[in-house]
Parts: sequence; structure tokens; C-alpha cells
Amino acid sequence: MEKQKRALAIHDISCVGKCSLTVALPVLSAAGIEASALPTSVLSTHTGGFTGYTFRDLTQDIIPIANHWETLDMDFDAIYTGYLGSEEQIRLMEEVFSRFGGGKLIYVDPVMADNGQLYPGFDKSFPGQMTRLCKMADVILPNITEAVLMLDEPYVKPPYTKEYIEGLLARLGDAFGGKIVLTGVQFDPENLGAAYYDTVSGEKGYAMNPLIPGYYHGTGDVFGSGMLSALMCGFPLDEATRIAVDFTVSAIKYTDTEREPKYGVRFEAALPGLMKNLGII
Ligand code: PXL
Repeated sequence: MEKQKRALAIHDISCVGKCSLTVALPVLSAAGIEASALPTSVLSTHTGGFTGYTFRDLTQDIIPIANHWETLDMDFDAIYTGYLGSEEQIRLMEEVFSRFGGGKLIYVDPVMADNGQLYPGFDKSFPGQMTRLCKMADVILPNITEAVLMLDEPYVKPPYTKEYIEGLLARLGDAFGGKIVLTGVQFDPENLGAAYYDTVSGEKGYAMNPLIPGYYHGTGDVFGSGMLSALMCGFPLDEATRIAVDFTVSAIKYTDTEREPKYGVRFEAALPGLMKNLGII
């Protein structure tokens, strides 16, 4: 039997409102990947749309956890970072990458902003720190807002021209190298999707789908976890992007419209479709 792949997912636990670890772990598991977790913080809910949430910072636990893993000779086929609660945590990720990341897939989602705005709790210096982490990654997946913040460019609202998106991809490629997957790409009001660019092969392209109106929370993590699953299952960048976009759209379509979108999308119902596309079932 083929050796099972193992990913380390480093995100917060938002106890209510599906996102970050409560999405990454089940998606990776459905893809047949062993999912280890390094929780960066515990929040009663995520920060997008809820008020009064609690926030337990786990920064002090990161190095002791890593120290213990070293005594176990732990190794991971991929390290996936998402929501990091502070600049100090970004610095610690650099250490985790150097201790466990040698030769492995380093996959960084620079979770910090959307729709032209930083998420609550992050200040203006955060994108500069995230830029350093993204430079260490093999694959990054910013949305448009995160991309322009890291490039120190003004935010532009959709729809975009092809020239704008290809220019953005080229500037991201110059700044970060590796593989870039840009989400929130929209050329017209009817369609939404992602663009990919491999700075080594030069391959680029799009995976677009008809837009579903509304703002659905946690879809960045659904997309990111689906994308990593596909890459770890051996799919090339273009197919992995298509699989991740389809998984995200399917999760949104299954979502109960009576329930407020801040509770997250019904990705659970979309898992069988993802597993089919990954060739698992
Ligand atoms: O899905 C991104 C995310 C993850 N974790 C927390 C968040 C957000 C986005 O708002 O608040 C705590």
C-alpha cells in the first residue's frame, strides 16, 4: 500500500462559524491525507460578522509543541498555514518551516483581508510581515485584497480587466516566485473564479464559474483545503485549481439559505464530489 501523506495544518480554531481548522482537517481527511494540527488560537467564533468573540492566543505553545514533535522525528509532506493571530506568530512560522519544512510543500494562505479591508485585529504592519512568510512558500493563495496589500498597491474593486489580473500575477510572481493562485478573480458581474501562475514553467490560466450572489464566510479555507488536497493527490496546478473552484461552488450551492452565511458553507455535502474529482471514490 502507498505510504499515507501527512499535512500539518496551522490555523486557529474558530469554535463556531466553519473556517480555518474546522474546515482544513475534515477536507484533508476526506482526501485521504493524514491531517495534523497546530492551533494558533482558539476563538469562540471567527471575527467576520460576529461581535463579542473570545480570543485565546496560543503563541506560547507553538515552540513547545514543535520541540516535542522533534523528539518524535515527525515529518510532514506539506505545511499549510492560514489564519495567524499576530506578527509574532508569523515569525514563529518561519522557525516551524525551517525545522519541519525542508524539501516539503510549503503552502501559505496569507489570510488577513477581503473586500479591500484588513480583518479585525490586524494592523497596517501585518501585510509586510505576511509578505516575508509568503517568500518562503512554494504555493501562495492570496485573494485580490491580500495580493495588493502585500504588493503595497491600492485596492481596486471588481470587475477587472485581463491586463490588470495578468499584471498582478506577474508582480506577485516577481515578488514571491513559486506558484501563485489568486482568488476573487472577476472579469464581469456574472462569473467568479481563480487564476493560477507557475513562475517556473510560465503556465498560467483561469478556473471560472458562474457567480453565486452573496458573501459566504470561510470559502477561502474551503478553497485552500480543496486545492492542497488536489496538489497532494498529485494533480497539476491547473487541474487542482479547477477541482478547488468546483468544490467551493458546490459547498456554496448546498448551503442552507435560511442560515446566515457567517456560519459557513455546507462543505460537508460537497465532500463526496471532491473525492470523486480526486479519484478516491
Ligand atoms: O476564514 C478566515 C478566517 C480564519 N480565522 C478567523 C477569521 C477568519 C476570517 O475572518 O476571523 C478567526
